[in-house]
Amino acid sequence: MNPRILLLGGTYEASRMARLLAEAGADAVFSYAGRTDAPIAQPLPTRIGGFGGVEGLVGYLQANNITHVIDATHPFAAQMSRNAIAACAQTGVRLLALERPAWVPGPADNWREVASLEQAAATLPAEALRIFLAIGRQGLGSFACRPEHFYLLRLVNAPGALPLPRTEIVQARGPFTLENDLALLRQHRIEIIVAKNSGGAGGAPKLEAARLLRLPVLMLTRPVIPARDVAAEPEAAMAWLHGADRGV
Ligand code: 3Y8
Ligand code: NAP
Repeated sequence: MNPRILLLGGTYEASRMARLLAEAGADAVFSYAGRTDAPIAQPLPTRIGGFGGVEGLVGYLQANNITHVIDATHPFAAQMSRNAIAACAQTGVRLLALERPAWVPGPADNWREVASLEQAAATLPAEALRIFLAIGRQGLGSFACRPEHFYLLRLVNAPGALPLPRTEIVQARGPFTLENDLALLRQHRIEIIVAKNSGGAGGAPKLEAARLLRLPVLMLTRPVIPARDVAAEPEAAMAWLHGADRGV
């Protein structure tokens, strides 16, 4: 029986996976949360918006005769990943996570790992700094207790009211380049970067730029997601599907 695939997207690797599935003529649907305006178009039929928790996802899988879910969401999209594990366990649908390895610091890096945004905010020194807060929009409130610092924010869409008084906003979607991120850090005289350990190529240039400029990085470690089958590259996920195709 040909697999009918739900691809949970929102990352660069998900877009690569979508291209491989489309080229293979796979029966697949791409899913965005609807977090941004006009997300990147995909070469697959695309649905946008939440499913309505585990129950909603179970209903979607059954109503659409999904046989395989590939969870290519971001490592910090932990709720979606937990829901996919639960819904696939309930329905018997096969699940594979397409998850890129975490970034690891090299000898020339100056990282301090933090377990939460609150810890990152508490870790900031007393004197006012110029900070590239490269965590997106959803977690900015954690830094409202540190209004003395200047925050450079890179956001996909223009935000509403911000919980931070001293900010400069750069609206950009990524993936980013080293040249761009070096210029950004220099132009705004950045002294420290706060980032999520997202892994992957799309968000990595800011870390390369920090290394070259010898800037410290506060690196947020990933949330823990329960055990599931994982592949690091879209090509391995395609092999998993072909194996599934033969019913192995
Ligand atoms: C909506 C889809 C592709 C996908 C590109 C990757 C790379 C560029 C790096 C910085 C850090 C950040 C943020 C980031 C990156 C890629 C990838 C990645 C980080 C889009 C996208 C969606 C989102 C959601 C958005 C979050 C935000 C996070 C910005 C599309 C562009 C900071 C995460 O305004 C908001 O509410 C934004 C929310 C979740 C984190 C946050 O909490 O605010 N991503 N990002 C997906 C959906 O609706 O399902 O709009 O086209 C996808 C990408 N973002 O195909 O090339 O693969 O990681 N995205 C982080 O990793 O730190 C930017 O500026 O250096
Ligand atoms: P999250 O906190 O794990 O999920 C919150 C809820 O959003 C989920 O329970 C689900 O709603 C819905 N959702 C999330 N991803 C979805 C998808 N791909 N398709 C349909 N519904 C989805 O998710 P998040 O961290 O807000 O991330 C949202 C999207 O942005 C994901 O596609 C993720 O890959 C992408 N992204 C996130 C980050 C990040 O830093 N978090 C970075 C880059 C890209 P229901 O419960 O109603 O089903």
